[in-house]
Amino acid sequence: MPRPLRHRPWQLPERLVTPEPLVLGRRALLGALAALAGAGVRLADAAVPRNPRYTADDRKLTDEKLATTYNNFYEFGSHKQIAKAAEALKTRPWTIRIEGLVEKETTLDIDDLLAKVALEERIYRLRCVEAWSMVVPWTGFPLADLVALARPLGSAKYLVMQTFLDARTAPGQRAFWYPWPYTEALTLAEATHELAFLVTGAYGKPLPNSMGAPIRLAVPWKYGFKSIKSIVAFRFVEDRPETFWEEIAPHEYGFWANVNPDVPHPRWSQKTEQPLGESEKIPTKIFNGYGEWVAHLYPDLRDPVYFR
Ligand SMILES: Nc1nc2c(c(=O)[nH]1)N[C@H]1C(S)=C(S)[C@@H](COP(=O)(O)O)O[C@H]1N2
Ligand SMILES: [Mo]
Repeated sequence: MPRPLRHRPWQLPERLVTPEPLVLGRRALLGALAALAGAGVRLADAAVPRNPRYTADDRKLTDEKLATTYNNFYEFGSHKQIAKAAEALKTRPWTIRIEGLVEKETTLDIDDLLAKVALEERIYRLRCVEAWSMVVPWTGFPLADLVALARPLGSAKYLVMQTFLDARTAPGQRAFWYPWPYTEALTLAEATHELAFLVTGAYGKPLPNSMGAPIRLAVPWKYGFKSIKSIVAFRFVEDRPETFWEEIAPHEYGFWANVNPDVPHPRWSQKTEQPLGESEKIPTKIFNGYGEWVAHLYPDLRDPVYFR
């Protein structure tokens, strides 16, 4: 199978890039392209192939308007209507730190990172622990590619990801009783599993701020809170870290958080879920339907610890 096309600014249709490249440096050009993308202009999207390996199975795509305006993003408020407030977040320039147990700690501009990876589109299901779900076509690249670029040391066992911290832009971060910044973590085996996906777009467009622009995680076999938004740092560590929700309510939100209809949350039965925009609830599947892909990552499937 051919490798997906690479997302490279110099592969844009000529009419989009001339004559500016003659007068702009590469950095400025990337900035200009990012600004266009921010304005909703579809740039290299046409060159992003859909990977047919990842489909919705029997489910319909969630309506775009609904998926992009019904969100959990506590940085902008502890309710679902944060899309307008999230527009205040400046997503360019955006620097990403790669740190901890790696050959060389480094910082990376997001556009330089995107020039190093091949973007593709995947349809994934997302199941929130609050028992609603959606089906979204994400654009992005495997988290495993970032791990490979980072070159972790043999001692690294976990990957911790961190959201931006800026209480002036994100009013939710003024709520001092939350342990900001938001963090999440995976084992390295999970982080390098082919399903773990770093997302930079949705519905063929740049990722809207409400969904975690400019870069968020999608780990579709786990409850939605593991899919951290607006990431600024990837830290490789040896010991299992405590993460944002685990620190707030360890009995409600564990480290593993694999979807399981038979392990109820203290406040929500997990038996069924409400697909956004649909009238009927549907049964929830173990590992959100991805069991054949990921069950081998967990040594004892009868141990409820993996499902909280
Ligand atoms: N930084 C950050 N990431 C986050 C959250 C959050 O509040 N802050 N909410 C999580 C939860 S609970 C869910 S269900 C998903 C929701 O993603 P969506 O708004 O794109 O549907 O984002 C997750 N990632
Ligand atoms: Mo969630």
